[in-house]
Amino acid sequence: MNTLRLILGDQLSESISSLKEYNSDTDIILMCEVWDETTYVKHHKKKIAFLFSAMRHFAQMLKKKGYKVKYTKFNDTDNTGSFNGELKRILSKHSFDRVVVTHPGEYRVLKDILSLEGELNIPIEIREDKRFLCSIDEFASWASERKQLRMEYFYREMRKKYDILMKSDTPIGGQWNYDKENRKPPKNGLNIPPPYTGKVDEITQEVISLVSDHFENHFGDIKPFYFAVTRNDALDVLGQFIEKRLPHFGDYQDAMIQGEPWMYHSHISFYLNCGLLLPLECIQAAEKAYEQGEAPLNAVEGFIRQIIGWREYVRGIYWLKMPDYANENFFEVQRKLPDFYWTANTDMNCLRQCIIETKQNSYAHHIQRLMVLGNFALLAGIDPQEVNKWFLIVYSDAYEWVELPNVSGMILFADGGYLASKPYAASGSYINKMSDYCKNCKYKVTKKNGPDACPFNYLYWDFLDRNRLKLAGNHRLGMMYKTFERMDKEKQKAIYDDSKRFLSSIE
Ligand code: FAD
Ligand code: DLZ
Ligand code: SF4
Repeated sequence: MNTLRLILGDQLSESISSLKEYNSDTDIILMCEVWDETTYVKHHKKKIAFLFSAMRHFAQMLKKKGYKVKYTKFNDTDNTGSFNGELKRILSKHSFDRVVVTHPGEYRVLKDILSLEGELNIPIEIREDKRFLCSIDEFASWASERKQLRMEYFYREMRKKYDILMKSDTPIGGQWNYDKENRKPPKNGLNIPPPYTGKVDEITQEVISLVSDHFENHFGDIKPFYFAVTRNDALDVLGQFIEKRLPHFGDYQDAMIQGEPWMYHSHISFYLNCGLLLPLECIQAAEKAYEQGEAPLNAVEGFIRQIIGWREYVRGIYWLKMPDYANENFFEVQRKLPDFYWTANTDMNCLRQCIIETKQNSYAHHIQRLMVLGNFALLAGIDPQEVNKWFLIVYSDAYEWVELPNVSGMILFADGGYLASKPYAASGSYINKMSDYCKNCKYKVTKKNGPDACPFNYLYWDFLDRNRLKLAGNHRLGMMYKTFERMDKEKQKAIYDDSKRFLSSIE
C-alpha cells in the first residue's frame, strides 16, 4: 500500500508509530516547516530555531538511514504554509493509498488534519502516540471510575504498571511520595553545575539566520543558542543531568536563586516533548542512578513523579476535556496581561528576573512558572486566554497538550478544581522563603500594606475575598478565610485599597 507518512515537528523519534511498517519501495515521509505553525501564536525565536534545527537534523538522519523523506523548508518558494496545504501539494503529485500520522499533540492540528479526509477522499490513519506511557483511552477509563481526579493516585497506578521504584507491590522506601523532603530553601555557596551548551553547526546556523530574518518581531533572544538538536546531544543532556544534577534535584526542586535559571533541574522537557528523548528511558536512567547509589531516593522519586505522574496526567486531562478546556474561566476574570510580561519592566524583582530569564532562555523552571509568573496571574485575575497564550509562546517546551492544563488547571484554577484540589495562591512570604529575589526588590516582603509593601501580600487576601463565593466551600482554604475574618475592618480596608490601587496601575 503506497503510504504517505506525515511526521510533525514534535514527533522526532525513529520509533514513532507513524513509521511502523515503513516500506522503502512505496512510502514517502513528509516533514514540513510551515508558516501556520510558527505564527498561530508568535512563538519565542529560540523555540522556532530549536524546532527547525531539530527537524532538519532528524530528516537528515532518516535520509542517511535510507528513508525517503520529502522535506519542505520554510523558505521553499512553493511552500504553502500549512500542514494541509503541504499534504495536498504532495498528494496532487504522487498517488498514495493512505496517509498515516501519529496522533498530533494538539487538538487544533488533529481537527485540521482529519478535515482533509473528506475533502481529498483519502483514508487518514491516526495512530496512537506510543511515546506516552498512558494512552488517551486508558486515562479516560481510569478517570471514568472516579468522582474526583488526583494526580497522586494516577501516579501510583503508573508506578505499579511500569514497575518503577517498586518492591513487589510496595513502593521502595515505604512511601510513594517524598515531596516533604524536597522543599529546601536556597542557600549560599551551592555549586550548581553549568547547563549543557550545544555546538552551533551549519544547520543550526542556517535556521538562526532564517529566524532572525523572518521572525524579528517575535518575543525572545535567539542568541546565544545552546539547545541540543539531535538525539545524541539530547542523550548527553540527560546523561549530564543524571550524573551532576539529579543528586540535588529533590532538595532544591522548589528553590529559586537570582542569576541561576537552571538550578538542579533536568532541562529535558524540550527534548521529551519533541521526541528526541523518550519518557521511559529518562525514568529508567534515574532509577538506575538510585539503584547504583548515585542519587538519593527523594531526588529520584521526585524526578520520576514529574514524568510518569504529572506529564502523563496533564496529557490525559487535556484529551479528556478538549475542546471545552480551552475556554474554562471559573473566576470569570478578564484583566489583560500586563505589558511587563513581555518587557520585564516591573519593580517586582521576582517577576522581573523570571521574565528576563524567560526572554533569554525560552525556559523557566517549574516553581518560577508556578509560584511567581502563574501565582501573580492568578492573584491579579488575568484572563486565562491571555495567560495561556503567553505560556504557549514563551517556552520552548510548550505545546497546548501540556501547557493548557498546567496554566488553566494548575495555576489559574480556571477549571474550578478538576486538575488540582486548590489554587496555588501564595503571598510574598513563600517567594521570600524559596528564593533570594526579595532582598533585591523595591518592595518590602515583610510589609503587608502601603505603597512599598510586597504586592503579593495584599493581592493574596484580596483574591480570596474577591472569590469568596466560589472558594469558601473548599475545605483546604477554610483556615485562610477564618484568618481573614479575624482581621480588623481597617486592615481589610487597607487590603482592598492597596489591591485596587495596584491593579489599576498595571492596566
Ligand atoms: P524538571 O523539573 O527537571 O522535571 C522533569 C520533567 O518532568 C520535565 O522535563 C517535564 O517533562 C516533566 N514535568 C515536570 N512537571 C510537569 C508538569 N507540571 N506537567 C508536565 N510535565 C511535567 N511543561 C512542559 O513541558 N511544557 C509546558 O508548556 C509547560 N508549561 C507549564 C506552565 C506552568 C504554568 C507550569 C506551572 C508548569 C508548566 N510545565 C510545562 C511543567 C514544568 O514547569 C516543566 O515541564 C519544567 O519546568 C521543564 O523543565 P525541566 O525539564 O528542567 O523539568
Ligand atoms: C511548534 C512548531 C513550530 C514552531 N513549527 C513547526 C513546523 O514548522 N512544522 C512542524 O511540523 N511542526 C512545527 N511545530 C510543532 C507543531 O506545532 C506540533 O507538531 C503541533 O502543535 C502538534 O502537536
Ligand atoms: Fe517578589 Fe514581593 Fe519579594 Fe518583591 S518583595 S521579590 S514582589 S515577593
